[in-house]
Amino acid sequence: MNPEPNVGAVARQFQIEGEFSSAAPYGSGHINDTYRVFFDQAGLQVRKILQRINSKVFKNPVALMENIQRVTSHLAAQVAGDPDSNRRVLSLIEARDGRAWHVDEEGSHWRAYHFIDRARTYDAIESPDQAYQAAKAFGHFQQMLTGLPAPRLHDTIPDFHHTPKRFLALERAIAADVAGRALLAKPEIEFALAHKSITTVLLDANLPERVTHNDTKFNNVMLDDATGEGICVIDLDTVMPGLALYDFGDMVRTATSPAKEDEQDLSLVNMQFPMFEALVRGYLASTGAFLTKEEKQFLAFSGKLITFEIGIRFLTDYLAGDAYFKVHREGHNLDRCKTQFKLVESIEQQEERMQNLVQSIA
Ligand code: ADP
Ligand code: GN1
Ligand code: MG
Repeated sequence: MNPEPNVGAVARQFQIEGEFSSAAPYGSGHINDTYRVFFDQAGLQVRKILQRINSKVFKNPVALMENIQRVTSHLAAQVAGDPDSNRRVLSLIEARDGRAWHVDEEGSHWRAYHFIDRARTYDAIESPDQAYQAAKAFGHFQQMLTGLPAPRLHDTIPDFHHTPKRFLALERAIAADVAGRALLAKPEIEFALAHKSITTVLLDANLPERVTHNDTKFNNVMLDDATGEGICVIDLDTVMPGLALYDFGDMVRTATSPAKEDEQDLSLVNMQFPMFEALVRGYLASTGAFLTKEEKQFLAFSGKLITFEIGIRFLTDYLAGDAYFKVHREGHNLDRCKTQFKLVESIEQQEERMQNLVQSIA
């Protein structure tokens, strides 16, 4: 665990006008540390976002920031003529030395973004319209990045969505049982082992590599307060080469069940068909023209796979003694794993209907 940072001192290292006034932790991410900071600009309180990159997870923060610089510049050029263009793309604030990041005394890398006003994120989905808007925005994000000029982006986390390798990590964690928790997770371990055969399906399908977001959970898109439009895709650390279906799958995982990721009442965790339909329609509205027939065929399956994948990652981390994801209570990672596996079951019960829907509109 990093020591408590002096957020004010870090904030002053960025080219932000006015006097630093305050900072507080912000958002509910599992990896980085995010702060909302206020600067006094001639009596006006102006907000900015400041983030400390988790260097245990992101081994090469400079490569990561190079990716984000290239991606945000490309996106800014794409939306340049649109109304409200400055709210449609994250925009980095340079550090005083002209770089896009600042390194503090502990060696941690920080970045700052302009604040997207009049929009917010949600930790749980509330309506099919929100699902439609989120999927359309994530799809548009992929569409705009189909034209990203070479070279290939850095892999900020190699094999991030390589499900078979994630499964191998789980098998190792079960065997090692370093935290002595395997007995407490017996039903979840059995569920995982019984699903091993699905892990290779997407990799075996020979789908095209694209530039993808790779962390398209519902709280990584900001919805406009007034219109509900998915106005800005955020959390760009894992934007790198990947499969389009990794992104669609993570939308199914986080935007078809109205329950939170760590809900303890599993009766609330269910794949709701109208949400799924809205996701498919929203996503295809912006990607229908470039996705291949093969990619479209796996839309429903990708939801099951990515939900299972994140489920086994939570389980692996529970068995490893909570080394990766931030936890806020005893058994937190196991609770998260349980919601994912409940959702996998719910998807399995409706998979045929989901597939039929995709076939009828894709
Ligand atoms: P994490 O890795 O912690 O999830 P995010 O980049 O997703 O970090 O940011 C955490 C939260 O902060 C988001 O859910 C969003 O509500 C808010 N946020 C992030 N960037 C901005 C921004 N540029 N403007 C306004 N709010 C933001
Ligand atoms: C992490 O940083 P955050 O909270 O958006 C994780 C994702 C998981 C997600 C599960 C770099 O995302 O892969 O899907 O938690 N990010 C990383 O909620 O591992
Ligand atoms: Mg986030």
